[in-house]
Amino acid sequence: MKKKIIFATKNQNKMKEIREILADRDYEILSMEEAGISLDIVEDGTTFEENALIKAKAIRDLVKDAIVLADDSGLAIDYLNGAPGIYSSRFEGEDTPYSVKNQILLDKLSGVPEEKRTARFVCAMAAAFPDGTDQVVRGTIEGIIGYEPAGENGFGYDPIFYVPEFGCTTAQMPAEQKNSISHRGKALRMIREYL
Ligand code: ITT
Repeated sequence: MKKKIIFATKNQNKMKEIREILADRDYEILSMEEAGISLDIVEDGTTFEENALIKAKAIRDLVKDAIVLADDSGLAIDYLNGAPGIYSSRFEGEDTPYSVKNQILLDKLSGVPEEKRTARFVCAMAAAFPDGTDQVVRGTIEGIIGYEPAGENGFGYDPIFYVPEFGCTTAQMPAEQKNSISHRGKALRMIREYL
């Protein structure tokens, strides 16, 4: 029988990447909507790991026979002492378009030289199992904040996240390439070992 996994996210972009990354495994993957679950989860943890576990456990409490996965992720910019970090989706308002959020970050880094523009995407991935146990792992990808947005792929802060080894932003990469090096790809491949 296929293993049933419910992914505790309301972010459709994450859901798309997760399906792509786990496509080579024979899982039945359901979004919260597909599982008929609607719940507003208060993410009041102080770390990515705490928030990922809060989401996974909150949904596990509502289902019986499925593994629940949840991702808490964000962009940490060294020059801004790790901001927006765990507040990445709430930064400058949840409903503010990313074109605006990205421009605000570029403005904050105006005049900052390349060597001080270092940043990383972080993804904590939590699994909550029906027997009450859980696991959490962390994947990261290092990069620098570009000088202007570039690229149409991906989502969120991808247009300003430049990966020097590839000479482009994560928004300029085809999906398979981003998934093969991304924080989310790494975290999912790690958590897969526990499923
Ligand atoms: P759920 O809590 O429902 O999963 P969310 O979007 O609120 O959805 P998070 O709290 O984990 O999720 O916030 C993650 C934010 O970090 C996301 O909204 C983006 O702004 C940013 N982010 C995470 N991964 C990213 C990626 O691969 N590319 C660009 N931005 C990313």
